[in-house]
Amino acid sequence: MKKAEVVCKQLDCGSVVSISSAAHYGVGTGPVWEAKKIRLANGRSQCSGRVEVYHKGQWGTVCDDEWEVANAEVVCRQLGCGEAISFFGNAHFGRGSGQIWLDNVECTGQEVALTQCSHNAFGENNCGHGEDAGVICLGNLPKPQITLSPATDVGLGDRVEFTCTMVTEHLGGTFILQKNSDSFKMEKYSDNDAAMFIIRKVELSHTGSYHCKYRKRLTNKNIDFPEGDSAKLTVTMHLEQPSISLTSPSAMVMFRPDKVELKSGSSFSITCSVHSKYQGGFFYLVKANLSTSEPKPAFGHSIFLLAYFEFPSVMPKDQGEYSCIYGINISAVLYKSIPSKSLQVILTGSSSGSAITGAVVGLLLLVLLLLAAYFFWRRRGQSARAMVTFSSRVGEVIKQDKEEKTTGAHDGRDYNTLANEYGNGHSPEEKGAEVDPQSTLERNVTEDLSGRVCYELEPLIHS
Ligand SMILES: [Ca+2]
Ligand SMILES: [Ca+2]
Repeated sequence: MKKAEVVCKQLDCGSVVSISSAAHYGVGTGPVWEAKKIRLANGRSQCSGRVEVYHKGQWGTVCDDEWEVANAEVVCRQLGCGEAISFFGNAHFGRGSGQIWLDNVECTGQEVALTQCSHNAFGENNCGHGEDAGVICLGNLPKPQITLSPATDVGLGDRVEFTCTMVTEHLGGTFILQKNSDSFKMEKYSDNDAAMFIIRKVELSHTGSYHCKYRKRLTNKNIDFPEGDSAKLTVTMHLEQPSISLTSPSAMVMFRPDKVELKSGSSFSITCSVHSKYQGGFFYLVKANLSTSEPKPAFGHSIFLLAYFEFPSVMPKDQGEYSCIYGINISAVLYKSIPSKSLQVILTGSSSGSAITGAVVGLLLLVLLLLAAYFFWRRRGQSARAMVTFSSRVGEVIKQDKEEKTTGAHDGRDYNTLANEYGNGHSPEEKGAEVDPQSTLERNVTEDLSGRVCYELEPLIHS
């Protein structure tokens, strides 16, 4: 009962007075929809069936004498069932029972209720229930719905699908996709409750609002269902950010850093490139937001486009930050990408000041510094180990011998010891760890000798 009320409310058919439990359409007792003292019984839907009117506390039928389309229109309107599609006599929806309340009903079609039409007095008739009148109304027509896929905001050239759907018992009709603002229109007949419209490559002009329509052909006339709600499609240009690079032909080197130092008078060229799904277009070279070059046509593959900007001889005025912008004209509208990363060009006056020379010199300095640090560390480590060996394993004689020399002397001697170790094929690490007193003594003898040699070498190392 509650469900029936909802349906009736949606259909504007009034309140539910009664509904039979046997919901079997066509045969026997079907659902009965009634409102405003009129109802349609035994029909296939709530808006079709045998016409019955309520009078003096009971429901009775209507005789088919003079029954015609204008009468059906009044019945359908009174029930809130929209347009009348057809009218019937001869108990088309089955024989009713009880009173035959109305006979010889003649409407103009403008009346708001069937009882307002001309008719015999209530109950006065020359009919039987085999003449019961019926109508089929179109019903309260639903609106088609629209959905967009993959999104309502798409890129130029993308594929877009519009789907129009209908929830109706009147399947088998024409779906129409229409644009609100211009003549764009697509039609498709469908036996189902939906139809899909595809635009394989959207253009910018496809931007706008769209709605679906549904049209059904009934006997000899078209029934246009109410227009559906609108959905907006926005087609935009999705231009990629271009890349910038600098080529110095003389050096055969391509730079991609933020900053490039160039020798004054040398030549270079800046390459702008972009991945684009669009054909053609052009690049602008923008200098520090101050000036913009003339556009240069982009060339290359359809997905990778580029242009060169040549600088035959670098002048001081050419210094500055450069960036590339990609642009394309579509339908007389210019679309520009966002600027590329910027590339700073700096001039160096001296001939030796190129970026490569600078890098090489810097690298050499670094290597020298590392070498110096290595030897310094090595000598400090050897010195410490030698001190331990001398104090614990060797007698006072050697200690004194050591003290005779200047502080710089044992440094030199240790370095020499290290050299000896290399000569004997031992690693320097083995020395401090595994030394027996005997070999230490022996070594001290040689060390003493060679220490003098190293003493002489020492100034060389320090320099
Ligand atoms: Ca008749
Ligand atoms: Ca009659």
